[in-house]
Amino acid sequence: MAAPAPRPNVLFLSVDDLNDWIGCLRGYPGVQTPNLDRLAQRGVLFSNAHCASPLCNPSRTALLTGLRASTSGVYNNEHWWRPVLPDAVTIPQHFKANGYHVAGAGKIFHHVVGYNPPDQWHEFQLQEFDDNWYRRLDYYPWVKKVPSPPGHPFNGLKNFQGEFDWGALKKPEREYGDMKAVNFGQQFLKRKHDKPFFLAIGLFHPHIPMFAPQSYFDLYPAADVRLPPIKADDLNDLPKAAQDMAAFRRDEHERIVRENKWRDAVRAYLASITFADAMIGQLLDALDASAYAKNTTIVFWSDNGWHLGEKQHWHKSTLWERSTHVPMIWAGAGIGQPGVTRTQPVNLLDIYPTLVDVCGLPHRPELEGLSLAPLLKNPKAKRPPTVSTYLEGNHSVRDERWRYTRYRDGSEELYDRRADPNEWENLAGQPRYARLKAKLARWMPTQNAKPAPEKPAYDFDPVKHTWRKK
Ligand SMILES: [Ca+2]
Repeated sequence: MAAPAPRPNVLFLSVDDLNDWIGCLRGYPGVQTPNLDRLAQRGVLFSNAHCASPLCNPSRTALLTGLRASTSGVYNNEHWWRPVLPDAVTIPQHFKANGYHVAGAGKIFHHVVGYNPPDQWHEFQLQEFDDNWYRRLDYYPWVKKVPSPPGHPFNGLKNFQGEFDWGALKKPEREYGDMKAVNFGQQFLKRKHDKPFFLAIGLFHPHIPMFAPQSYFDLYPAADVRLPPIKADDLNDLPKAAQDMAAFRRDEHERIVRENKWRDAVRAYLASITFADAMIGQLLDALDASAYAKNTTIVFWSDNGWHLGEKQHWHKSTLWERSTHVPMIWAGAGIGQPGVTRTQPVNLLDIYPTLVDVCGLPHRPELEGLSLAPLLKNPKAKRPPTVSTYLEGNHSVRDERWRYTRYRDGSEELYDRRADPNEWENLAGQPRYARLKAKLARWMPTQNAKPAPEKPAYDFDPVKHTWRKK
């Protein structure tokens, strides 16, 4: 009998709030992401990938536990997932239980204290921030408080929402917080490992504050920056539930427009994306130069997308393409047919079962995603529609052509993305689409868990990482 094939290492790479503005996804023509494009070339790009939920904590909790928000009740950033799902076995825990050395740095779980229990990892380097002058110590107790650098806020908007700042910091590139996570990864890859490893490096860029070295801003001359396409009466055909989602933090959009900062903010997002791409490039170079270049599987993802004024909205937290569409790239050991883009709808929930298949770990029956292994093997494999959920009872279904959204109150949206890539014309009210809507609705979860208890329901010990229900 042949010896079993050695299990591949995993490089699990993430960024935060990156929508489809990368070169190979063509979300913004002219964006410079040479390293992600190179990764897509040598691996498999999923061009129709969506988050399980369009916000940091529900997206990451779903991805890392394999459970939908509608199953766990973890719908927003105020739910500590651990006391809600005490028996969940996360991706790092499953690797840990199956002979892997499990290490991480940066933002993998949501970045506030209590979301990243230390028992997830053999070794972990906590996230470092570029903006800790206004970070709350009760949220980030490991952060050393430093005074505001002169010139803050850099976007020139006095009394604007705290972390929503952007600009070039006067410090060397190597001193940016995300670079510390990159350095951890580089050092880890230089070490000799006796066991297969799972290495997670989570970058915070291009999440706000959109800070990057000046050289990245210089790549995007202000005069060349284009605003996203907008339709003046875009919101008129939306149900109230959708209008409410679009209106969240509307004042920030209004202020950005009023003070003529829109182009400036788009430029900062572009600079932050290219900085993130450069850091990813450094990690890929470190892997290529290491002893693990040939036996490591790479998966790259972003937790959710990002609006830049589309539907008069900034941030995420909506069920349109801008918030749900994310980059997902697989490459390296065990990944089939490189260079062929997969256009079938897939979900960040699919990452966990795919890693199980690629690395030969024991299957976990509770996982709600679908392994991508058949699609990796055969670029033409059929795939069912996929679902993104935001808050209780609101689901959006995506197949290769359509987006169908149904809110908790029964109101709906339907978009033909082939004809209407900006999702400007809501077709849900037209009787001729009744059968299509019914067909797509069949993929919506039937379980809609009540929202889990939020932080005030617990006494949390940040040293022991224990929770006691009040
Ligand atoms: Ca995010």
